[in-house]
Amino acid sequence: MTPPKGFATRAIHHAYDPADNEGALTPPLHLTSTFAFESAEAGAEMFAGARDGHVYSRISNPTCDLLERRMAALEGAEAGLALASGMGAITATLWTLLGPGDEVIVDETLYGCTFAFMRHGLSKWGVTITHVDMSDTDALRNAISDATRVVYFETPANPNMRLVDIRAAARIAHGAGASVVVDNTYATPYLTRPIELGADIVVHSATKYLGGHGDVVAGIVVGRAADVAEIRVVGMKDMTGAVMAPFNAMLVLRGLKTLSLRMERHCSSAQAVAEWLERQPGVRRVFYPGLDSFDQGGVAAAQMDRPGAMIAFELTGGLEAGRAMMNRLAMIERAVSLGDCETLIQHPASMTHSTYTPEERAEHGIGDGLIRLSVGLEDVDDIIADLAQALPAPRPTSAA
Ligand code: 4LM
Repeated sequence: MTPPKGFATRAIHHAYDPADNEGALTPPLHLTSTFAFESAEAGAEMFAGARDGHVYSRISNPTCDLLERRMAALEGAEAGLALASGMGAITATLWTLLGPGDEVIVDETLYGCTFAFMRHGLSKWGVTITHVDMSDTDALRNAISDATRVVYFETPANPNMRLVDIRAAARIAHGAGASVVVDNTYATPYLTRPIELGADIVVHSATKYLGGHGDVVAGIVVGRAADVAEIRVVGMKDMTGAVMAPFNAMLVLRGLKTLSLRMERHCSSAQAVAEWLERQPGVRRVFYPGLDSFDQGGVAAAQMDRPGAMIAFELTGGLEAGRAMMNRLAMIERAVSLGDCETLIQHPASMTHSTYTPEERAEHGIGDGLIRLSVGLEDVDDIIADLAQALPAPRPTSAA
């Protein structure tokens, strides 16, 4: 038996042979909305599910299909699905899995639009949303009940870097008959593979590290073939129509080819930046899984191959000092999104997490003074130099 190929090899070669496409090294872009049937009978059989093949690009498309197979191979899942955005992936998945009367238990901390979808979207349709601090496994065990259909979380969570023990959450959820859906956007399959740890479904904003170049908005779902097929037909085709454009699939396929290289550099630079930040007098706290001061180091070591490249920190001067520092930056870009080549900085309370009310942010552990940094691929010395010139100058100590 040939051993399974390594991660980087799968990211470059999986499910594509140039010999099937006139030798083209780069997979063709299938820019087509519809597909011609060889006969009326063949078309009818495809609609009936009795014959394989593409029918219409709101259901499937060969370029998206290659990305779906590649992502499934990288996550260790049976099947994948490409969607228009991370939010498309999340909404299509949860609308498929949940119905009136069901409960979804979600982490305290979620990306702002995911939180808004739960609070103002799903709840309108009779789904009960229960927030639990899932970094505390006992809290999940105590909250789960027969009504719970889905347990949903991000790890690391956007923006405060809390981790969830995926193995423990899956054991508890499965014991109650619930499915586990993990948003793996921050870690990517290069660092964490939730399916191997017991999760049922993984969702991604492929806009971030998977695409990697800040030029595409895209989403991915992976899981068991039967679950993914249902999300394709119900959540994607009929309920949201949130399909990925074939051109965007090409951009994400190109991004995947360098994912392992980029993640290595992102992670080593982030480690250096986090350690440097922690030593600065104007910095109150740094939240990064690679620091000794990170209080969930055990969970990080158990399920993350490396600590990732997202950092959250607070300045001693709080929000005002944070804003002033952001405005002094010369190279680091003030922008939402993450996982790009450029280092990006943003203020969650007034930007990505402004979908929470101030009271909700306080309840959900999203500090108003928190600043989020997505460490990019520039020379790490230049990233640190820009932060150094922007941080508040240390107050002179009076001679005793
Ligand atoms: C941001 N995030 O944080 P689309 N899941 C996670 C995310 O961080 C995001 C999405 C899903 C940010 C966007 C502005 C953990 C997005 C949603 O943006 O729909 O691809 O992903 O800065």
